[in-house]
Amino acid sequence: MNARPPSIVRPKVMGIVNATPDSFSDGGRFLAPAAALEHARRLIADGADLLDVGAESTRPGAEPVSAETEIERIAPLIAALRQETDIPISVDTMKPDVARAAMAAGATIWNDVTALRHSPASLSAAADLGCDVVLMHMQGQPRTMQSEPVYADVVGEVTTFLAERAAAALAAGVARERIWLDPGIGFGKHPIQHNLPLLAQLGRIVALGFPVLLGASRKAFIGALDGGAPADRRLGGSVAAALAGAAAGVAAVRVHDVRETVQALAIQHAISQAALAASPNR
Ligand code: HH2
Repeated sequence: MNARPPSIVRPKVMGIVNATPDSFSDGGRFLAPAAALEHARRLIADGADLLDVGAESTRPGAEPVSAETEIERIAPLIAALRQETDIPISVDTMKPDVARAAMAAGATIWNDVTALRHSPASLSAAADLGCDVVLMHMQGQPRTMQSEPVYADVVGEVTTFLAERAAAALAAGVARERIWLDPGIGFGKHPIQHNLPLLAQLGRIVALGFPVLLGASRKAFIGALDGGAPADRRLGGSVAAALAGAAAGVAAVRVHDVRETVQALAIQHAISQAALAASPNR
């Protein structure tokens, strides 16, 4: 038992701010701008390193929202947040016009669940904006993606897809250091057959050499593994997934429950440091 224990780097914690009327986990409680702002302040006080603001639900079966509506929902919120905090703000949108409006309001990260495939203008818009971009894997479209996801080798296919999208972003002029990758837990994936291998082999995506964002908070696979627990009863599973992500070397976790996640990651990090200090091979 002389093996050196792994040194676990604490990932950044991205708090989710939903400005949608139909988000699956917040039930639209944060639609009103004042309430969304209040919620964002709470996440910052709880220790969020980043905020992800979204106005179009990607929940399976959710209806699409127009760019105008998205901009109305997120731009004032981002501008208000920018007045009172320096923490990086990301915008969760697939539309270049919305990303542009969000950056003008003070966001610096474009979180795109379509990995810049939604519009032919997406790749060049990301390059022009010069912002960070999160390229996420999704099979199918949000409305129908959970109907029958099929993979021969889910981890291999997701890894190859992300490498290809990173190459496409680079070719379009996005700077290497701006690119993040995300396996897209729950996006066109069977809750257990596809999400679990991805969570178990996150290291293969980390090995591509880009920062990885993991979004597993309150997702369906937790309910599937816990007797059908509803979204608001998935805190333990969400924290467990964040810890697994940290152990695999992800750079950030996207979560609803910031305080609990920050605490769990801090304790995991402290224990890993203590294990290193006690290691005979130090
Ligand atoms: N998950 C959701 C939305 N955006 N973005 C990235 N990069 N990774 C994810 O895993 C991810 C994401 C879905 O979660 P939530 O925001 O809670 O629900 P909704 O889709 O209703 O906004």
